[in-house]
Amino acid sequence: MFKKILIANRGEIALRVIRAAEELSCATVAVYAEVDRDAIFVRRADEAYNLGGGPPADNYLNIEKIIAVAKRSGAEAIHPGYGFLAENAAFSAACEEAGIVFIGPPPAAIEAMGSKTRARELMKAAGVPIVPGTTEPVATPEEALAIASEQLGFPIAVKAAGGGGGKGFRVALSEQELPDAFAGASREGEKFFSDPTVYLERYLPDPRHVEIQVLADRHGNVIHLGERDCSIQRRHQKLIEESPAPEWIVTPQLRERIGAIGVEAARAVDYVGAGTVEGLLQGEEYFFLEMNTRVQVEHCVTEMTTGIDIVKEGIRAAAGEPLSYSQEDVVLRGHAIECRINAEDAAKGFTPAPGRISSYREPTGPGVRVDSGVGAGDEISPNYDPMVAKLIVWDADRAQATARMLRALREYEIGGLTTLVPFHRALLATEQWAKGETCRDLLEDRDWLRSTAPEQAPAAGAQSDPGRELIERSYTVEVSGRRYDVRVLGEASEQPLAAATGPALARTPRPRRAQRAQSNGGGAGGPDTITSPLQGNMWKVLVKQGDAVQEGQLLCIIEAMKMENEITAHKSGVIAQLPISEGAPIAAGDPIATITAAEGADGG
Ligand code: MV4
Repeated sequence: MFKKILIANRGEIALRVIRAAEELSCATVAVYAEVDRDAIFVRRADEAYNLGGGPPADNYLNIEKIIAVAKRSGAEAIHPGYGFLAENAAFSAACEEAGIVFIGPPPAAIEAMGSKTRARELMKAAGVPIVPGTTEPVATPEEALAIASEQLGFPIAVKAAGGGGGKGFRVALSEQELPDAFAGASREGEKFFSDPTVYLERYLPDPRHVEIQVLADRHGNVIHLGERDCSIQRRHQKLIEESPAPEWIVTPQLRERIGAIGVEAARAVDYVGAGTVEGLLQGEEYFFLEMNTRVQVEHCVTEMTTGIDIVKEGIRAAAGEPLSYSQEDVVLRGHAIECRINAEDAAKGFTPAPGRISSYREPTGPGVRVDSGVGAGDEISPNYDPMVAKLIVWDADRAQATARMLRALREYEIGGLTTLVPFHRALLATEQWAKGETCRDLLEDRDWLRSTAPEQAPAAGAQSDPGRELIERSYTVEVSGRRYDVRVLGEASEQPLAAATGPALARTPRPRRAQRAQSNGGGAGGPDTITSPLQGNMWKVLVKQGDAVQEGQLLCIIEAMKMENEITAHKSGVIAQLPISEGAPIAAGDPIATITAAEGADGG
């Protein structure tokens, strides 16, 4: 085993790796950006090195600096966590060159899976089922049209070869839509991955996102730890994950079959460490989608149902040790659910809601696990992933795990910040969740420019019960193109998810709430001005100066940390100023739009 490892990451995953290392009696080295100087993971590591300030390129993504620190500190290996350098083949290769072990697969495996066309070709050759479509890039819209109409049919998915996780993914319902879908996917591929190459897949109408956790060592052993169902996503960001999939979706026989597919996929690229084979399940048919060559955010649910520490196994494998488990040792027990607790405002199209945590108390008790890297007084920076924590629960079955999650969500106290806690409470209480329903028609992918301001439920009837101070709120929430009608009983004082939902609710009298980090109340631009909650690049501007807009209407999309962040109007009125342009960088606090009251506009 290694004596010392460096963790090239931040936040909860850095802490998660530190914990695993400690249990393996392995010393830890943290590296951090200036803004993270007081972060928990920095304090918890045995040693910590400041990589300096600036954008991630200057610190968490800076291969040279990180390798220099590894050498100086005497770390024998580097764990990349997820995001940042985790799937960077050049980094894996640079580690190898510097004589440092990369805790993850060899560069060739990262590279093979990084190109989605290459991966499809390899999987096809290995007998792994892929979604019907092309394994070669499709050069022109005309060629795409010919393949779609002659071989695959409509609807058809156009995907960027450099993509993954839904970036550069467009759907064309008909021939007419194909040119736009082709151009959109290609443009996005170029923008995010510097690769305009696209390929085609038959569009599956109602799949579930089911992925297989695999573990591989350097001795040719590959096992799977069952599946995770991650079908609750929004704009390809997973929000809730569970393991196993609902029992009426994945039977033990199906699990065995898709597990073997995961193992085959990993074998085909000589995988080492912890990895995930993502796929689509359409009825009983399973299709390879892509492989994530790293530990994933949602690995925890699998740890809960298998009792296997995935991060420790990954470190052991990198150190050359054989896996601690054979396939027969892997026994799934009970059901685990994970909710991602993001600093986001679900009612405003999941806009980032960065800020400082004023008070903080994590849920505890039987079957509850919280993986977080923050505490009271910490700031959720607009410059990083908005995930505050992951709340994971385990119980004997799905229904009980749901009840336990609802209990844990009620216990969770995060003061001073708008988070997805109310969203999760609302969603997990729906009948749709209980039935395991997900995305029926993925409207979001073709109408991605449309405002996601949810269609309004009848205005919130504030039926307060004076005795218990409870009021019922009803509203609609859209996840992955599927609408959930939600009614919640909550305390009157509670920050309701519905408080900022669009126009209909705006008409009902409600306490005025500060536009957290979005409008600079009283600042230079005045309360009419909405400001950027984060730093990034202006990706799409959907309104013009002079346009009349409704509260909640989509104004623009800011790309930051490879995520599309939708900025919606904080009130109804007319766009008086719009000092933004597509492609331009934008900083947190920069004005986006000034909206002034207009006659006839719904002023709320
Ligand atoms: C698809 C698809 C339908 N047909 N591919 C890609 C990235 C991942 N976030 C989901 N992706 C999808 N790829 C084909 N050929 C539908 C999705 C999809 C999805 C699938 C299952 C559950 C939820 C989903 C939400 C959005 C998109």
